[in-house]
Amino acid sequence: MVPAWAGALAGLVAGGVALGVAQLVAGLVGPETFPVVAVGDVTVDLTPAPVKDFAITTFGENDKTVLVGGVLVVLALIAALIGVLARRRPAYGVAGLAAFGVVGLLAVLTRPDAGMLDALPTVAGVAVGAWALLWLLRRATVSTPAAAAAPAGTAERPSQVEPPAEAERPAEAEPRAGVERPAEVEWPAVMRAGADLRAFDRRRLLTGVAGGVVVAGAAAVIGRQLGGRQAVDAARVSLALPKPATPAKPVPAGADLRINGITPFFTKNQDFYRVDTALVVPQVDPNEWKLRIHGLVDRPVELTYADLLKMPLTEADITLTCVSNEVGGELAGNARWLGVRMSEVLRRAGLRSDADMLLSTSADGFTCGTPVDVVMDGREALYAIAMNGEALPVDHGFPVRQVVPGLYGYVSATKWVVDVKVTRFDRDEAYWTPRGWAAKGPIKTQSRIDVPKSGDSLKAGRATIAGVAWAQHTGVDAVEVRVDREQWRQAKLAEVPGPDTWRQWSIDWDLTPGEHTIQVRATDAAGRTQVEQEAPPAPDGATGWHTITVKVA
Ligand SMILES: Nc1nc2c(c(=O)[nH]1)N[C@H]1C(S)=C(S)[C@@H](COP(=O)(O)O)O[C@H]1N2
Ligand SMILES: [Mo]
Repeated sequence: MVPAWAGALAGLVAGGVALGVAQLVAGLVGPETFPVVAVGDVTVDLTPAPVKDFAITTFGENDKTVLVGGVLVVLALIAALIGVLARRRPAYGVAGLAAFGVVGLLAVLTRPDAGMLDALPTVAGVAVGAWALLWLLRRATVSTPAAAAAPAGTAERPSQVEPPAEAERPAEAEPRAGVERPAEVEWPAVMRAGADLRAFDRRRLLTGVAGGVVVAGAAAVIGRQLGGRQAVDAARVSLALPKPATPAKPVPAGADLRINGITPFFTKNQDFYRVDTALVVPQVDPNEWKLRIHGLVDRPVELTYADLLKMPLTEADITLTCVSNEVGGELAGNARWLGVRMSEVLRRAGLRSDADMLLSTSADGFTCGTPVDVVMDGREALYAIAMNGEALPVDHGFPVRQVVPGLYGYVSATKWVVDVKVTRFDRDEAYWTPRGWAAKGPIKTQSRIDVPKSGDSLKAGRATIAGVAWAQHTGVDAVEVRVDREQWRQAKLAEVPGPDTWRQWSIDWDLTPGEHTIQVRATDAAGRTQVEQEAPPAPDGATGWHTITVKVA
Protein backbone atom coordinates (compact mmCIF):
# COMPACT_ATOMS: atom_id res chain seq x y z
CA MET A 1 0.00 0.00 0.00
CA VAL A 2 1.26 3.41 -0.94
CA PRO A 3 1.53 5.88 1.95
CA ALA A 4 -0.68 8.98 1.90
CA TRP A 5 2.15 11.41 1.21
CA ALA A 6 3.17 9.41 -1.83
CA GLY A 7 -0.40 9.38 -3.08
CA ALA A 8 -0.60 13.13 -2.64
CA LEU A 9 2.67 13.58 -4.50
CA ALA A 10 1.51 11.33 -7.34
CA GLY A 11 -1.74 13.31 -7.49
CA LEU A 12 0.12 16.62 -7.63
CA VAL A 13 2.42 15.45 -10.39
CA ALA A 14 -0.43 13.90 -12.36
CA GLY A 15 -2.27 17.23 -12.01
CA GLY A 16 0.84 19.01 -13.28
CA VAL A 17 1.07 16.64 -16.24
CA ALA A 18 -2.63 17.24 -16.96
CA LEU A 19 -2.11 21.02 -16.96
CA GLY A 20 1.11 20.79 -18.96
CA VAL A 21 -0.55 18.68 -21.64
CA ALA A 22 -3.61 20.97 -21.63
CA GLN A 23 -1.33 23.97 -22.08
CA LEU A 24 0.54 22.23 -24.88
CA VAL A 25 -2.67 21.47 -26.76
CA ALA A 26 -4.03 24.96 -25.97
CA GLY A 27 -0.91 26.33 -27.63
CA LEU A 28 -2.22 24.80 -30.84
CA VAL A 29 -5.95 25.41 -30.36
CA GLY A 30 -5.76 28.85 -28.70
CA PRO A 31 -4.44 30.04 -25.32
CA GLU A 32 -7.93 30.99 -24.11
CA THR A 33 -8.90 27.30 -24.26
CA PHE A 34 -6.43 26.44 -21.50
CA PRO A 35 -8.90 25.32 -18.81
CA VAL A 36 -7.20 27.23 -15.96
CA VAL A 37 -7.56 30.43 -17.95
CA ALA A 38 -11.15 29.62 -18.88
CA VAL A 39 -12.04 28.93 -15.24
CA GLY A 40 -10.33 32.18 -14.25
CA ASP A 41 -12.21 34.02 -16.99
CA VAL A 42 -15.52 32.68 -15.73
CA THR A 43 -14.53 33.73 -12.22
CA VAL A 44 -13.75 37.24 -13.47
CA ASP A 45 -17.05 37.38 -15.34
CA LEU A 46 -19.03 36.21 -12.32
CA THR A 47 -17.23 38.53 -9.91
CA PRO A 48 -19.63 41.11 -8.48
CA ALA A 49 -18.62 44.77 -8.82
CA PRO A 50 -17.58 45.30 -5.17
CA VAL A 51 -15.31 42.24 -5.25
CA LYS A 52 -13.76 43.32 -8.56
CA ASP A 53 -13.20 46.67 -6.99
CA PHE A 54 -11.63 45.12 -3.93
CA ALA A 55 -9.36 42.99 -6.13
CA ILE A 56 -8.21 45.97 -8.16
CA THR A 57 -7.56 48.17 -5.16
CA THR A 58 -5.90 45.38 -3.14
CA PHE A 59 -3.82 43.70 -5.82
CA GLY A 60 -3.72 46.45 -8.44
CA GLU A 61 -1.93 45.30 -11.53
CA ASN A 62 -1.38 41.91 -9.91
CA ASP A 63 -5.06 41.06 -9.69
CA LYS A 64 -4.77 38.47 -12.47
CA THR A 65 -1.67 36.84 -11.04
CA VAL A 66 -3.44 36.50 -7.71
CA LEU A 67 -6.52 35.03 -9.37
CA VAL A 68 -4.61 32.48 -11.45
CA GLY A 69 -2.42 31.71 -8.42
CA GLY A 70 -5.56 31.10 -6.38
CA VAL A 71 -7.01 28.79 -9.01
CA LEU A 72 -3.71 26.85 -9.13
CA VAL A 73 -3.50 26.47 -5.35
CA VAL A 74 -7.05 25.11 -5.22
CA LEU A 75 -6.22 22.77 -8.12
CA ALA A 76 -3.07 21.55 -6.36
CA LEU A 77 -4.95 20.76 -3.16
CA ILE A 78 -7.65 18.85 -5.01
CA ALA A 79 -5.07 17.00 -7.12
CA ALA A 80 -3.22 15.90 -3.99
CA LEU A 81 -6.49 14.69 -2.47
CA ILE A 82 -7.31 12.76 -5.64
CA GLY A 83 -3.90 11.09 -5.39
CA VAL A 84 -4.54 10.07 -1.80
CA LEU A 85 -7.92 8.57 -2.69
CA ALA A 86 -6.58 6.84 -5.78
CA ARG A 87 -4.30 4.72 -3.59
CA ARG A 88 -7.36 2.84 -2.35
CA ARG A 89 -9.08 2.55 -5.71
CA PRO A 90 -7.65 3.79 -8.98
CA ALA A 91 -11.23 4.47 -10.11
CA TYR A 92 -11.46 7.25 -7.49
CA GLY A 93 -8.50 8.97 -9.07
CA VAL A 94 -9.90 8.72 -12.57
CA ALA A 95 -13.32 9.91 -11.38
CA GLY A 96 -11.74 12.87 -9.55
CA LEU A 97 -9.77 13.96 -12.59
CA ALA A 98 -12.82 13.52 -14.79
CA ALA A 99 -14.83 15.77 -12.44
CA PHE A 100 -12.10 18.36 -12.85
CA GLY A 101 -12.34 17.98 -16.57
CA VAL A 102 -16.07 18.60 -16.51
CA VAL A 103 -15.60 21.89 -14.64
CA GLY A 104 -12.87 22.89 -17.09
CA LEU A 105 -15.03 21.95 -20.07
CA LEU A 106 -17.99 23.93 -18.76
CA ALA A 107 -15.75 26.99 -18.45
CA VAL A 108 -14.14 26.51 -21.86
CA LEU A 109 -17.30 25.74 -23.79
CA THR A 110 -19.39 28.57 -22.35
CA ARG A 111 -16.94 31.17 -23.64
CA PRO A 112 -18.23 33.46 -26.37
CA ASP A 113 -17.88 31.75 -29.78
CA ALA A 114 -16.44 28.53 -28.37
CA GLY A 115 -16.22 25.54 -30.73
CA MET A 116 -16.01 21.82 -30.03
CA LEU A 117 -12.29 21.89 -30.82
CA ASP A 118 -11.83 24.11 -27.76
CA ALA A 119 -12.59 21.05 -25.60
CA LEU A 120 -9.43 19.34 -26.81
CA PRO A 121 -6.90 20.82 -24.32
CA THR A 122 -9.07 19.86 -21.33
CA VAL A 123 -9.86 16.39 -22.63
CA ALA A 124 -6.25 15.66 -23.56
CA GLY A 125 -5.03 17.03 -20.22
CA VAL A 126 -7.43 14.93 -18.17
CA ALA A 127 -6.76 11.78 -20.19
CA VAL A 128 -2.98 12.04 -19.95
CA GLY A 129 -3.23 13.18 -16.32
CA ALA A 130 -5.33 10.14 -15.39
CA TRP A 131 -2.91 7.87 -17.18
CA ALA A 132 0.02 9.52 -15.36
CA LEU A 133 -1.68 9.06 -11.99
CA LEU A 134 -2.30 5.36 -12.55
CA TRP A 135 1.19 4.89 -13.92
CA LEU A 136 2.78 6.61 -10.93
CA LEU A 137 0.77 4.64 -8.38
CA ARG A 138 1.47 1.42 -10.16
CA ARG A 139 5.13 2.30 -10.40
CA ALA A 140 5.29 3.14 -6.72
CA THR A 141 4.60 -0.43 -5.77
CA VAL A 142 6.34 -3.61 -6.61
CA SER A 143 4.49 -6.83 -6.92
CA THR A 144 6.74 -9.60 -5.76
CA PRO A 145 6.51 -12.64 -3.53
CA ALA A 146 9.36 -11.12 -1.60
CA ALA A 147 7.13 -8.19 -0.80
CA ALA A 148 5.12 -10.35 1.50
CA ALA A 149 8.09 -11.47 3.45
CA ALA A 150 10.08 -8.26 3.30
CA PRO A 151 7.90 -5.28 2.50
CA ALA A 152 9.64 -2.10 1.60
CA GLY A 153 9.17 1.38 2.91
CA THR A 154 9.23 2.64 6.39
CA ALA A 155 6.00 4.58 6.12
CA GLU A 156 3.84 1.51 6.36
CA ARG A 157 5.86 -0.38 8.86
CA PRO A 158 3.97 -0.75 12.10
CA SER A 159 6.12 0.82 14.79
CA GLN A 160 5.67 -1.94 17.29
CA VAL A 161 7.51 -4.36 15.04
CA GLU A 162 11.19 -4.42 15.77
CA PRO A 163 13.19 -5.52 12.74
CA PRO A 164 16.03 -7.95 13.28
CA ALA A 165 19.35 -6.15 13.33
CA GLU A 166 20.90 -8.17 10.55
CA ALA A 167 18.01 -8.49 8.15
CA GLU A 168 18.74 -9.77 4.72
CA ARG A 169 17.78 -7.66 1.76
CA PRO A 170 15.18 -9.27 -0.42
CA ALA A 171 16.53 -10.75 -3.59
CA GLU A 172 15.37 -8.43 -6.33
CA ALA A 173 16.35 -7.38 -9.80
CA GLU A 174 16.32 -3.71 -8.95
CA PRO A 175 18.29 -2.20 -6.14
CA ARG A 176 15.89 -0.64 -3.68
CA ALA A 177 17.34 2.44 -2.17
CA GLY A 178 14.03 3.24 -0.54
CA VAL A 179 14.23 0.11 1.54
CA GLU A 180 15.74 1.05 4.79
CA ARG A 181 14.70 -1.48 7.33
CA PRO A 182 13.56 -4.71 5.81
CA ALA A 183 12.05 -7.04 8.32
CA GLU A 184 11.14 -10.62 8.36
CA VAL A 185 7.81 -10.37 10.03
CA GLU A 186 4.21 -11.15 9.36
CA TRP A 187 2.73 -8.01 7.81
CA PRO A 188 -0.79 -6.88 8.48
CA ALA A 189 -3.48 -7.24 5.85
CA VAL A 190 -3.31 -3.54 5.17
CA MET A 191 -0.28 -4.32 3.03
CA ARG A 192 -2.29 -6.38 0.63
CA ALA A 193 -4.00 -4.90 -2.38
CA GLY A 194 -6.53 -7.56 -3.19
CA ALA A 195 -4.94 -10.91 -3.69
CA ASP A 196 -1.80 -9.25 -4.98
CA LEU A 197 0.88 -8.51 -2.50
CA ARG A 198 2.33 -5.10 -3.26
CA ALA A 199 4.97 -3.16 -1.47
CA PHE A 200 5.67 0.51 -1.64
CA ASP A 201 8.86 1.48 -3.38
CA ARG A 202 9.88 5.06 -2.68
CA ARG A 203 12.70 5.14 -5.15
CA ARG A 204 10.56 4.03 -8.05
CA LEU A 205 7.92 6.58 -7.12
CA LEU A 206 10.43 9.41 -6.95
CA THR A 207 12.04 8.63 -10.30
CA GLY A 208 8.54 8.48 -11.81
CA VAL A 209 7.71 11.81 -10.19
CA ALA A 210 10.84 13.37 -11.60
CA GLY A 211 9.87 12.14 -15.06
CA GLY A 212 6.38 13.55 -14.62
CA VAL A 213 7.70 16.93 -13.56
CA VAL A 214 9.94 17.09 -16.63
CA VAL A 215 7.08 16.13 -18.96
CA ALA A 216 4.71 18.65 -17.34
CA GLY A 217 7.26 21.46 -17.47
CA ALA A 218 8.33 20.80 -21.04
CA ALA A 219 4.73 20.57 -22.26
CA ALA A 220 3.82 23.83 -20.53
CA VAL A 221 6.82 25.68 -21.96
CA ILE A 222 6.23 24.44 -25.49
CA GLY A 223 2.54 25.23 -25.16
CA ARG A 224 3.30 28.81 -24.22
CA GLN A 225 5.70 29.18 -27.12
CA LEU A 226 3.06 27.89 -29.48
CA GLY A 227 0.65 30.41 -27.95
CA GLY A 228 1.84 32.87 -30.53
CA ARG A 229 3.20 35.71 -28.40
CA GLN A 230 6.38 35.86 -30.50
CA ALA A 231 4.67 36.22 -33.85
CA VAL A 232 2.60 39.19 -32.75
CA ASP A 233 5.52 40.77 -30.90
CA ALA A 234 7.56 40.55 -34.08
CA ALA A 235 4.78 42.07 -36.18
CA ARG A 236 4.45 44.88 -33.66
CA VAL A 237 8.11 45.72 -33.53
CA SER A 238 8.54 45.79 -37.30
CA LEU A 239 5.68 48.25 -37.85
CA ALA A 240 6.54 51.63 -39.28
CA LEU A 241 4.17 54.25 -37.91
CA PRO A 242 2.84 56.72 -40.50
CA LYS A 243 3.12 60.44 -39.83
CA PRO A 244 0.02 62.12 -38.47
CA ALA A 245 -2.00 64.35 -40.81
CA THR A 246 -2.97 66.27 -37.69
CA PRO A 247 -0.08 66.40 -35.21
CA ALA A 248 -0.70 66.90 -31.50
CA LYS A 249 -0.82 70.45 -30.23
CA PRO A 250 2.62 71.30 -28.90
CA VAL A 251 2.99 70.61 -25.21
CA PRO A 252 3.76 73.94 -23.51
CA ALA A 253 7.12 74.09 -21.76
CA GLY A 254 5.26 74.80 -18.55
CA ALA A 255 3.27 71.55 -18.63
CA ASP A 256 5.74 69.86 -16.34
CA LEU A 257 6.45 71.74 -13.11
CA ARG A 258 9.48 69.51 -12.51
CA ILE A 259 8.70 68.92 -8.89
CA ASN A 260 10.25 65.92 -7.22
CA GLY A 261 7.66 63.17 -6.85
CA ILE A 262 4.94 64.80 -8.97
CA THR A 263 3.21 62.68 -11.62
CA PRO A 264 5.00 63.40 -14.92
CA PHE A 265 2.87 64.94 -17.67
CA PHE A 266 3.33 61.87 -19.90
CA THR A 267 3.13 58.39 -18.44
CA LYS A 268 5.68 55.98 -19.89
CA ASN A 269 4.11 52.96 -21.58
CA GLN A 270 5.67 50.55 -19.11
CA ASP A 271 4.32 52.62 -16.21
CA PHE A 272 0.84 53.00 -17.68
CA TYR A 273 -1.83 51.32 -15.53
CA ARG A 274 -3.48 48.28 -17.04
CA VAL A 275 -7.03 47.19 -16.36
CA ASP A 276 -8.87 44.53 -18.32
CA THR A 277 -10.65 41.22 -17.95
CA ALA A 278 -8.13 39.33 -20.10
CA LEU A 279 -6.24 36.61 -18.23
CA VAL A 280 -4.40 35.86 -21.44
CA VAL A 281 -3.70 38.99 -23.42
CA PRO A 282 -5.27 38.59 -26.87
CA GLN A 283 -2.60 38.13 -29.54
CA VAL A 284 -4.01 39.79 -32.62
CA ASP A 285 -2.05 39.63 -35.85
CA PRO A 286 -2.36 43.04 -37.56
CA ASN A 287 -2.37 41.29 -40.93
CA GLU A 288 -5.49 39.42 -39.96
CA TRP A 289 -7.13 42.21 -37.99
CA LYS A 290 -10.38 43.68 -39.29
CA LEU A 291 -12.76 46.24 -37.90
CA ARG A 292 -16.37 45.62 -38.80
CA ILE A 293 -18.88 48.48 -38.42
CA HIS A 294 -22.50 47.38 -38.72
CA GLY A 295 -25.95 47.74 -37.20
CA LEU A 296 -27.84 51.02 -37.55
CA VAL A 297 -25.74 52.20 -40.49
CA ASP A 298 -26.40 52.95 -44.15
CA ARG A 299 -23.41 50.92 -45.39
CA PRO A 300 -21.62 48.37 -43.23
CA VAL A 301 -17.87 48.97 -43.35
CA GLU A 302 -14.98 46.57 -42.98
CA LEU A 303 -11.48 47.96 -42.51
CA THR A 304 -8.16 46.16 -42.52
CA TYR A 305 -5.14 47.43 -40.63
CA ALA A 306 -3.65 48.63 -43.93
CA ASP A 307 -6.91 50.49 -44.71
CA LEU A 308 -6.74 52.19 -41.35
CA LEU A 309 -3.12 53.29 -41.80
CA LYS A 310 -4.03 54.86 -45.15
CA MET A 311 -6.60 57.13 -43.54
CA PRO A 312 -5.56 60.54 -42.17
CA LEU A 313 -4.09 60.03 -38.71
CA THR A 314 -4.64 62.31 -35.74
CA GLU A 315 -2.28 62.61 -32.82
CA ALA A 316 -3.68 63.70 -29.47
CA ASP A 317 -2.67 63.84 -25.81
CA ILE A 318 -5.39 62.21 -23.75
CA THR A 319 -5.54 61.15 -20.11
CA LEU A 320 -7.24 57.78 -19.68
CA THR A 321 -8.98 57.08 -16.37
CA CYS A 322 -10.48 53.94 -14.87
CA VAL A 323 -13.85 54.13 -13.15
CA SER A 324 -12.41 51.88 -10.45
CA ASN A 325 -9.94 54.57 -9.45
CA GLU A 326 -10.36 55.53 -5.81
CA VAL A 327 -9.98 59.17 -4.79
CA GLY A 328 -6.20 59.64 -4.75
CA GLY A 329 -5.69 56.40 -6.71
CA GLU A 330 -3.27 55.54 -9.48
CA LEU A 331 -5.59 54.18 -12.18
CA ALA A 332 -5.07 57.05 -14.61
CA GLY A 333 -2.39 57.72 -17.20
CA ASN A 334 -1.62 60.27 -19.86
CA ALA A 335 -0.24 59.36 -23.28
CA ARG A 336 0.20 60.71 -26.77
CA TRP A 337 -2.10 58.61 -28.94
CA LEU A 338 -2.01 58.24 -32.71
CA GLY A 339 -5.04 57.00 -34.57
CA VAL A 340 -7.92 57.54 -36.94
CA ARG A 341 -10.80 59.63 -35.70
CA MET A 342 -13.70 57.37 -34.89
CA SER A 343 -16.08 59.94 -36.39
CA GLU A 344 -14.33 59.66 -39.76
CA VAL A 345 -14.77 55.89 -39.89
CA LEU A 346 -18.35 56.06 -38.62
CA ARG A 347 -19.26 58.70 -41.22
CA ARG A 348 -18.16 56.28 -43.92
CA ALA A 349 -20.71 53.83 -42.58
CA GLY A 350 -23.39 56.49 -42.23
CA LEU A 351 -24.99 56.47 -38.77
CA ARG A 352 -28.79 56.28 -38.66
CA SER A 353 -30.43 59.03 -36.66
CA ASP A 354 -31.99 56.65 -34.11
CA ALA A 355 -28.60 55.20 -33.10
CA ASP A 356 -27.27 56.39 -29.73
CA MET A 357 -24.77 53.66 -28.76
CA LEU A 358 -21.60 52.18 -30.23
CA LEU A 359 -21.24 48.66 -28.87
CA SER A 360 -17.60 47.83 -29.48
CA THR A 361 -16.24 44.32 -29.00
CA SER A 362 -12.66 43.22 -28.42
CA ALA A 363 -11.00 40.12 -29.81
CA ASP A 364 -11.69 38.38 -26.48
CA GLY A 365 -15.36 39.25 -26.33
CA PHE A 366 -15.25 42.21 -23.90
CA THR A 367 -17.63 45.03 -24.84
CA CYS A 368 -17.98 48.78 -24.26
CA GLY A 369 -21.08 50.90 -24.87
CA THR A 370 -20.15 54.41 -25.96
CA PRO A 371 -22.61 57.26 -26.55
CA VAL A 372 -22.73 58.21 -30.25
CA ASP A 373 -23.12 61.94 -29.52
CA VAL A 374 -19.89 62.01 -27.48
CA VAL A 375 -17.87 60.34 -30.21
CA MET A 376 -19.34 62.55 -32.96
CA ASP A 377 -19.12 65.94 -31.18
CA GLY A 378 -15.73 66.85 -32.60
CA ARG A 379 -13.48 65.65 -29.78
CA GLU A 380 -10.46 63.52 -30.64
CA ALA A 381 -12.04 60.11 -30.11
CA LEU A 382 -9.68 57.67 -31.83
CA TYR A 383 -9.18 54.20 -33.13
CA ALA A 384 -5.66 54.38 -31.78
CA ILE A 385 -2.72 52.42 -33.19
CA ALA A 386 0.14 53.98 -31.26
CA MET A 387 0.93 55.17 -27.77
CA ASN A 388 3.76 57.57 -26.94
CA GLY A 389 5.46 57.11 -30.29
CA GLU A 390 5.39 53.32 -30.53
CA ALA A 391 2.86 50.81 -31.81
CA LEU A 392 0.37 50.02 -29.04
CA PRO A 393 1.86 47.63 -26.52
CA VAL A 394 0.05 44.27 -26.67
CA ASP A 395 -1.23 44.82 -23.11
CA HIS A 396 -2.72 48.13 -24.16
CA GLY A 397 -4.69 46.85 -27.11
CA PHE A 398 -2.45 46.08 -30.10
CA PRO A 399 -3.14 46.49 -32.93
CA VAL A 400 -6.08 48.88 -32.42
CA ARG A 401 -7.96 50.27 -29.43
CA GLN A 402 -10.44 53.03 -28.79
CA VAL A 403 -9.60 56.15 -26.81
CA VAL A 404 -12.33 58.69 -26.06
CA PRO A 405 -11.41 61.79 -24.07
CA GLY A 406 -13.85 62.39 -21.21
CA LEU A 407 -15.20 58.85 -20.76
CA TYR A 408 -14.02 56.23 -18.29
CA GLY A 409 -12.21 53.30 -19.90
CA TYR A 410 -14.96 50.76 -19.22
CA VAL A 411 -17.41 52.57 -21.54
CA SER A 412 -14.99 53.71 -24.21
CA ALA A 413 -11.46 52.40 -24.33
CA THR A 414 -11.95 48.94 -25.91
CA LYS A 415 -8.56 47.33 -26.48
CA TRP A 416 -8.03 44.80 -29.28
CA VAL A 417 -11.22 46.23 -30.81
CA VAL A 418 -12.57 44.23 -33.77
CA ASP A 419 -16.27 45.00 -34.06
CA VAL A 420 -18.57 48.01 -33.66
CA LYS A 421 -22.29 47.50 -33.61
CA VAL A 422 -24.16 50.76 -34.02
CA THR A 423 -27.19 50.35 -31.78
CA ARG A 424 -29.26 51.85 -28.97
CA PHE A 425 -28.82 51.89 -25.19
CA ASP A 426 -32.37 50.59 -24.82
CA ARG A 427 -31.53 47.54 -26.95
CA ASP A 428 -28.01 46.51 -25.98
CA GLU A 429 -25.87 46.25 -22.89
CA ALA A 430 -22.07 46.31 -22.61
CA TYR A 431 -19.93 44.03 -20.42
CA TRP A 432 -19.99 45.93 -17.13
CA THR A 433 -23.60 47.12 -17.17
CA PRO A 434 -25.26 43.90 -15.92
CA ARG A 435 -22.41 43.66 -13.41
CA GLY A 436 -23.50 46.73 -11.51
CA TRP A 437 -21.81 49.62 -13.30
CA ALA A 438 -23.57 52.53 -14.95
CA ALA A 439 -24.31 52.25 -18.68
CA LYS A 440 -22.76 55.68 -19.27
CA GLY A 441 -19.54 56.81 -17.65
CA PRO A 442 -18.43 60.40 -18.09
CA ILE A 443 -15.23 60.99 -16.09
CA LYS A 444 -15.72 62.84 -12.83
CA THR A 445 -13.39 65.73 -12.06
CA GLN A 446 -10.66 64.62 -9.67
CA SER A 447 -7.49 65.92 -8.08
CA ARG A 448 -4.70 64.07 -6.36
CA ILE A 449 -1.88 65.06 -4.02
CA ASP A 450 1.37 63.41 -5.20
CA VAL A 451 3.75 65.21 -2.81
CA PRO A 452 4.00 64.89 0.09
CA LYS A 453 2.75 61.34 0.49
CA SER A 454 0.28 60.57 3.25
CA GLY A 455 2.16 59.61 6.39
CA ASP A 456 5.33 61.50 5.42
CA SER A 457 7.32 63.26 8.13
CA LEU A 458 8.32 66.77 7.12
CA LYS A 459 10.48 69.48 8.54
CA ALA A 460 8.67 72.56 9.78
CA GLY A 461 8.77 75.47 7.37
CA ARG A 462 8.07 75.86 3.68
CA ALA A 463 6.91 72.71 1.88
CA THR A 464 5.75 72.17 -1.67
CA ILE A 465 2.41 70.46 -2.06
CA ALA A 466 1.81 69.27 -5.61
CA GLY A 467 -0.11 66.84 -7.75
CA VAL A 468 -2.38 66.47 -10.76
CA ALA A 469 -6.05 67.17 -11.46
CA TRP A 470 -8.25 66.10 -14.36
CA ALA A 471 -11.59 66.98 -15.89
CA GLN A 472 -11.20 65.49 -19.37
CA HIS A 473 -12.65 67.38 -22.26
CA THR A 474 -13.84 70.21 -20.03
CA GLY A 475 -10.48 71.16 -18.59
CA VAL A 476 -9.26 72.06 -15.10
CA ASP A 477 -9.66 75.75 -14.29
CA ALA A 478 -8.69 75.85 -10.64
CA VAL A 479 -7.15 73.71 -7.93
CA GLU A 480 -7.45 74.64 -4.28
CA VAL A 481 -5.64 73.29 -1.27
CA ARG A 482 -6.43 73.59 2.42
CA VAL A 483 -4.66 72.46 5.55
CA ASP A 484 -6.51 71.32 8.67
CA ARG A 485 -9.83 72.17 7.01
CA GLU A 486 -9.20 75.91 7.17
CA GLN A 487 -9.19 78.43 4.27
CA TRP A 488 -8.85 77.08 0.74
CA ARG A 489 -5.95 78.60 -1.18
CA GLN A 490 -5.46 78.64 -4.94
CA ALA A 491 -2.71 76.38 -6.23
CA LYS A 492 -0.56 77.35 -9.19
CA LEU A 493 -1.58 75.49 -12.34
CA ALA A 494 0.80 74.08 -14.94
CA GLU A 495 0.08 74.77 -18.60
CA VAL A 496 -1.74 72.15 -20.68
CA PRO A 497 -2.07 71.59 -24.43
CA GLY A 498 -5.84 71.25 -24.13
CA PRO A 499 -8.75 70.08 -21.98
CA ASP A 500 -8.19 66.35 -22.51
CA THR A 501 -5.18 65.83 -20.24
CA TRP A 502 -4.57 66.08 -16.57
CA ARG A 503 -2.99 69.24 -15.24
CA GLN A 504 -0.19 69.51 -12.73
CA TRP A 505 -0.59 71.92 -9.83
CA SER A 506 1.50 73.05 -6.87
CA ILE A 507 1.43 75.34 -3.90
CA ASP A 508 4.00 76.27 -1.27
CA TRP A 509 2.84 76.09 2.31
CA ASP A 510 4.43 77.06 5.62
CA LEU A 511 3.86 74.08 7.81
CA THR A 512 4.02 74.38 11.59
CA PRO A 513 5.03 71.48 13.85
CA GLY A 514 2.30 68.96 14.56
CA GLU A 515 0.08 66.63 12.58
CA HIS A 516 -1.73 68.17 9.62
CA THR A 517 -4.44 67.19 7.20
CA ILE A 518 -3.99 68.36 3.61
CA GLN A 519 -6.88 68.37 1.14
CA VAL A 520 -7.28 69.25 -2.50
CA ARG A 521 -10.23 69.97 -4.80
CA ALA A 522 -10.46 71.00 -8.43
CA THR A 523 -12.92 73.10 -10.38
CA ASP A 524 -13.52 72.40 -14.06
CA ALA A 525 -13.77 74.96 -16.84
CA ALA A 526 -17.55 74.88 -16.57
CA GLY A 527 -17.25 76.16 -13.00
CA ARG A 528 -18.16 72.88 -11.29
CA THR A 529 -16.17 72.14 -8.16
CA GLN A 530 -15.52 68.58 -7.02
CA VAL A 531 -18.06 67.54 -4.42
CA GLU A 532 -16.96 66.72 -0.88
CA GLN A 533 -19.46 63.85 -0.63
CA GLU A 534 -17.53 60.58 -0.64
CA ALA A 535 -18.77 57.89 -3.02
CA PRO A 536 -17.13 54.55 -3.91
CA PRO A 537 -16.08 53.78 -7.52
CA ALA A 538 -19.20 51.70 -8.25
CA PRO A 539 -21.43 52.37 -10.09
CA ASP A 540 -20.13 55.45 -11.90
CA GLY A 541 -16.90 56.76 -10.36
CA ALA A 542 -15.61 57.80 -6.92
CA THR A 543 -16.16 61.27 -5.50
CA GLY A 544 -14.70 63.14 -2.55
CA TRP A 545 -11.62 65.20 -1.84
CA HIS A 546 -8.21 63.55 -1.66
CA THR A 547 -7.10 63.95 1.94
CA ILE A 548 -3.69 63.11 3.38
CA THR A 549 -2.03 63.54 6.75
CA VAL A 550 1.58 64.46 7.44
CA LYS A 551 3.70 64.82 10.55
CA VAL A 552 5.70 68.02 10.83
CA ALA A 553 8.55 68.44 13.31
N1 LIG B 1 -10.70 44.42 -24.43
C1 LIG B 1 -10.79 45.14 -23.30
N2 LIG B 1 -10.65 46.46 -23.38
C2 LIG B 1 -10.74 47.22 -22.25
C3 LIG B 1 -10.99 46.62 -21.01
C4 LIG B 1 -11.14 45.21 -20.97
O1 LIG B 1 -11.38 44.61 -19.91
N3 LIG B 1 -11.02 44.50 -22.14
N4 LIG B 1 -11.06 47.38 -19.87
C5 LIG B 1 -11.34 48.80 -20.03
C6 LIG B 1 -11.05 49.56 -18.84
S1 LIG B 1 -12.06 49.29 -17.51
C7 LIG B 1 -10.07 50.50 -18.79
S2 LIG B 1 -9.94 51.51 -17.46
C8 LIG B 1 -9.12 50.67 -19.89
C9 LIG B 1 -7.70 50.56 -19.39
O2 LIG B 1 -6.82 50.68 -20.46
P1 LIG B 1 -5.28 50.37 -20.22
O3 LIG B 1 -5.20 48.98 -19.68
O4 LIG B 1 -4.60 50.54 -21.52
O5 LIG B 1 -4.80 51.37 -19.20
O6 LIG B 1 -9.30 49.70 -20.89
C10 LIG B 1 -10.63 49.43 -21.22
N5 LIG B 1 -10.60 48.55 -22.35
MO1 LIG C 1 -11.61 50.85 -16.00
